[in-house]
Amino acid sequence: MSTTTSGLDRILTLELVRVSERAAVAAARLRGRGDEKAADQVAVDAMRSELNRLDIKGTVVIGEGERDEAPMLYIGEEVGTGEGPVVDIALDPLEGTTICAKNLPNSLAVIAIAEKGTLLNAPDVYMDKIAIGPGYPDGTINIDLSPAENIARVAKAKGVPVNEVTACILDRPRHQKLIDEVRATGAAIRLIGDGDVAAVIHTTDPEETGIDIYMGTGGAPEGVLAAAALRCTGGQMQGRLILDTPEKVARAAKMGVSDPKRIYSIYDMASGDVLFAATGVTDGNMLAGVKFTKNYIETQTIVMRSSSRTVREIIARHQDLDKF
Ligand code: VTB
Ligand code: MG
Ligand code: MG
Repeated sequence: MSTTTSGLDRILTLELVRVSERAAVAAARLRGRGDEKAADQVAVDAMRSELNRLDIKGTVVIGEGERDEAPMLYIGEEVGTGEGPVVDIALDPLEGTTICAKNLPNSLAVIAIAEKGTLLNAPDVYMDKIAIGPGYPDGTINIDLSPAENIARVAKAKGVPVNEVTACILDRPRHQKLIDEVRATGAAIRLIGDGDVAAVIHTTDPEETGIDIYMGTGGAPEGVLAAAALRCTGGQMQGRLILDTPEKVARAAKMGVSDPKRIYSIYDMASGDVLFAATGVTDGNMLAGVKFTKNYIETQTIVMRSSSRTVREIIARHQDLDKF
């Protein structure tokens, strides 16, 4: 019997868990060591070797960078056994390398698989992003409105006063104006050091995470990964590439971006059936980090699929310790 109901073979959903688990365990061994590069490198190696065992004919479209700067999991790299569905891959083996190196909350190993040609091929530039979780009327947020207006609309749609809304923003000097504007509304801000893929996912479960809306600029590749995740849970997101130099405009054009000011909806960033998995590396608001015990290693992974909107959380105990 075929396991395909629409789009991607659903069996891949569970296969994907192994890939993000493996990367997370590798990175977690280097948590809190102050060495971002080393933690990133082991996560990349681990994710790549596990990914290459999957029966897919995959191409990395959101990865570790261009071929010249990233030796592995670079954009354009072919991954998988080559036997199986033709798919595009977006990944970040360690999203939040600094968080991991400092052993702070919410670093993740992240991967998405999508139908061929359905993910935005985003250049590695900044993207202005705004995102909310499911349950809001369409059009509640709009990247062209002021931060105050967006906060007010979220509060109204949620049925709470503005001072009960919490926005999550990356703690960066470039966000000072945004932070001031949001604070002037009376809303609360959670300032994070890194990790805006996690932050966008956190908007999908405000009761658990305390985050209602994500705002601000972060990596464009992370924007596509976040959009893939939101496609699976419901939620709204818009992004706009920040192409503020002729060099960036040219780089984006080479990747097919003809309108540098275009606003991308969540469907523009991830249009087809998509599967998404994230495993916690450090403890976080939604996912626990990897636990090492004498007899097993425990991981927690969220894995989801857009066509059914099934969201699974998988706690795994790995007892074949020599394999990790
Ligand atoms: C974000 C965040 C990442 O980069 O995209 C951010 O998700 C943006 O870049 O975890 P700056 O650090 O230059 O502000 C990270 O923090 C690191 O990749
Ligand atoms: Mg990375
Ligand atoms: Mg990253």
